[in-house]
Amino acid sequence: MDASTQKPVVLSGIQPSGHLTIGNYIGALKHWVRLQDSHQCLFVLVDLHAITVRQDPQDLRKRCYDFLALYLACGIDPGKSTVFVQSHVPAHAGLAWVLNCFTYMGELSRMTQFKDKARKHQANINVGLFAYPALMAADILLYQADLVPVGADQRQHLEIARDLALRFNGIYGQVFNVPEAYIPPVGARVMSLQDPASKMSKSDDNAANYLALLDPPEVARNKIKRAVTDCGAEIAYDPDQRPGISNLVSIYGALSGQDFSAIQAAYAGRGYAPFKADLAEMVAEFLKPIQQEYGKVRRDRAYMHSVLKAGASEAARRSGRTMDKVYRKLGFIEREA
Ligand code: ATP
Ligand code: LTN
Repeated sequence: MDASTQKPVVLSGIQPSGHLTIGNYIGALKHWVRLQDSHQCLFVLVDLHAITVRQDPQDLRKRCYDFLALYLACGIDPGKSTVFVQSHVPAHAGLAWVLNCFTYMGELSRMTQFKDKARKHQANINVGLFAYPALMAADILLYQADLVPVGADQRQHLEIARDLALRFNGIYGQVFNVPEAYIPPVGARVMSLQDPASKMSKSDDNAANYLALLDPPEVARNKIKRAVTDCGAEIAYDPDQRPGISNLVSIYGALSGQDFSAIQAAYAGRGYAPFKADLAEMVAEFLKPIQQEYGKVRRDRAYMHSVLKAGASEAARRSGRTMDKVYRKLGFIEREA
């Protein structure tokens, strides 16, 4: 709970890697936008996390602006929420180090994201990639977050953040709030369009697998029309037996707000083609206003800098309080003001 507003605290982050996808929107961003009125929200561009995989510096810098502009275009309002870049607030790296000293090798080796990324980047299985969940726990615990809206793939990382909070509190007394995950009931795991057995991922090398929020509407329409569906012709939601069509039904449901049975009933006996055509249109219409707003914000560098400056200063103020307490509890000598 934030003492000044009496609202529960929300914190979430996205790595500036690849291209923001409709999976990131449906699994996370959409809920960030919704939570802004009822919660005190902090949204972080986690650039320190992004360098666990090698990044080209120019691309990374450009992508951070792209992502920020897209957050704002999707409805994140800097008047309501604190939006900032992780590397602008040194407490993130500071608390991550402390938490590294309370995290066991065994618990990190079980992380599926680490195993996946290690497999994908065999020439660069670095310590940062391994310790990634401790940095994520630092992001969350620094702000005493109550709720962390994320997609289903982040469940394991959230569990570590909770375990670390409980472990630290168990030794030093009440220091950290123990956060809850908010994983949406629909669309928490949007699947790849060409390989519905894997998660849609914004760093996928094959652009046909994801729908990017910046895909031109024509490109998005074609990606939907070419998406893999299963044998059979009925529109159904059955992720185990019919993963391809179920994925499209869940995107349809998340964008339209309709439940699966209503969608199934509307397309009963009509086959895949009309369903895909309607979904393609719905996606194109959804993207248009976001892309228009994105164009405006992305051109206004001064505005983006002002948002990040205010965000970093608010985040530094709040995280500083937690950091002082952590250092005091650990027995570090206090720095003279
Ligand atoms: P990358 O491919 O670069 O590792 P990613 O697409 O997995 O990235 P993240 O930056 O790891 O995206 O995640 C940002 C947020 O979006 C997280 O809350 C994550 O759970 C959510 N998210 C990512 N992919 C999906 C998906 N396919 N469906 C639903 N939510 C998702
Ligand atoms: N690991 C997350 C991104 C992330 C995050 C966070 C999410 C970094 N720090 C704090 C929620 C809260 C991912 O999506 N890969």
